[in-house]
Amino acid sequence: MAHFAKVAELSARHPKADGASFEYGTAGFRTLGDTLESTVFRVGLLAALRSQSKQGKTIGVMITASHNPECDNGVKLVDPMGEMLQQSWEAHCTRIANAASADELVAALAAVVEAEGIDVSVQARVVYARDTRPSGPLLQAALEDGLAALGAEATSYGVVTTPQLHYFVRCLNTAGTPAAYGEPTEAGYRAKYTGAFLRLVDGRPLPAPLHIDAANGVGGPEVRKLAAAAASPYLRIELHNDDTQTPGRLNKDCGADYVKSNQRAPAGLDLEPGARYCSFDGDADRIVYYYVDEHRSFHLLDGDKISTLVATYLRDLVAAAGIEDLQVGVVQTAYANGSSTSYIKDTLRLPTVFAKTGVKHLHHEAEKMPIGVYFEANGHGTVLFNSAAVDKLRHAAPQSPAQEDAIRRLWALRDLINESVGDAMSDMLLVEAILICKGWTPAQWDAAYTDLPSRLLKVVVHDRTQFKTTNAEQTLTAPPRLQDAIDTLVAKFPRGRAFVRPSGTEDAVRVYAEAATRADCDQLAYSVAGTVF
Ligand code: 16G
Ligand code: ZN
Repeated sequence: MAHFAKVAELSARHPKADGASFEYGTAGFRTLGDTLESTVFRVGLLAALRSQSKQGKTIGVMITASHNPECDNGVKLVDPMGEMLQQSWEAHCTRIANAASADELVAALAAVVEAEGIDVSVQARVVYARDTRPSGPLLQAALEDGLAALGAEATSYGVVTTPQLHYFVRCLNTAGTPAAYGEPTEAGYRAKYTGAFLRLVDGRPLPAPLHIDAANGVGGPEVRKLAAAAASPYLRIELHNDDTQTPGRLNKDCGADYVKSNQRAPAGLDLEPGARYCSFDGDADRIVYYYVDEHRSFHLLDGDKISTLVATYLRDLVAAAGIEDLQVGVVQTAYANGSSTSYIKDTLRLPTVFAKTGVKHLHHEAEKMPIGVYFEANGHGTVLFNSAAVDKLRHAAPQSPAQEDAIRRLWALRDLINESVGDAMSDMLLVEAILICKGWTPAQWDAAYTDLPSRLLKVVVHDRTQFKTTNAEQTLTAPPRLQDAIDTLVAKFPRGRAFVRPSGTEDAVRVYAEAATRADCDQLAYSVAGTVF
């Protein structure tokens, strides 16, 4: 195919190592940064084809390995509304990344064109960005070659957070339509979110400063610029772990994943009672909050706590606005603490559903709800308003100043939320706005329910593909009889719950357990892990 004439030539600059194999998984391609060059080149080709398959809409490419070690890197595609790549294309990505020669690569590209009925005369448009990893510039150059090979119109956003790139993609594809999302620039991003934040908090008592652990990643400089753009005493930040220059520091003993996994403060922060803390991950699409009480005991406010805070606030605002039949629902994964699920069902009386791990699964479930709040326990999440909900807001007829105020606040909340993907900065502003409006300390927020003790273990197995699950990954269907063994163990512990699932990002299986006491929880976790070997 003439369209692929330059592919072989440019591909020769980014050869694939013999025998290397790649898989487009939950988080795109992710592995050691210095083994990814051929893959990122090919993602450039794929992004161009994806854009052509969408009649020239802009597709995003983000080069990042998020919370993983600095030596790792990764790459993923962003679809036109700023959402994760449509799942049916993941197999195309994997096949193209694994083509062994230039001839095979061209044949694989032609097969995608054929399968998807792509008109290759359409002008492809792609925007891209990367995080602060040292392998980023080289991979970016490989991406640019891939885009050039197919003549894509390509624009770099430089070093930005993953959710910022998702935002730009959505803005570019909705410009001039009724769904216009904002200015596709960094300044536009900051103006949109800080503007909505300030509309919500205006006139409330000022909060104490917020301490932010930026994981020594791109979130550091970006949140500093966000606070400067807000230029308001409502957003006073103290930045920690914001060194993006010294090699080896990214995500090292800090960041949202470290804090959530270890249930302790990151390096470099000495927690003081009464202060409020949060951690971003390396590409700033996750956030967790925490604080210490007067005995200096550590308390984590994870994705479940954020989700219940936000769902409660939205539910109360909808009621105060007097809007009927506008249901707020919550999407969780199996990792959600059992106490949070009971709290949502029994106290908040809101519908809750479980989705498989990975943002795309939660996002799709949330899209089915009028107002869908979704968070993974690890701190990745956002809120979606579907078109029926937006219509209801638009046609709401307030009967009192209080109802009018509630409707105004619902609009401001919608503007404050990055609907394309979970976003540490937008989620931070959301949490801050709610805490300011309620006049709450982290301890008051935390008081809604008490987490059950939980334990997450990683078990390296011979072949993780033997582990198959159903029921949003809560039940194993293979290997045979393993689920029965787990059920027998779980039944021994009050409020016990456990599940085993294959990781989507590592060659291992994960074991999660919770129970009424720490001792029971640990015993359950280790005995379930024992059945997996
Ligand atoms: C990826 C997912 C994250 C999920 C994690 C689970 C996205 C953008 N990221 O990092 O949401 O929690 O995978 O990893 O979807 P695991 O399958 O190895 O447990
Ligand atoms: Zn991340």
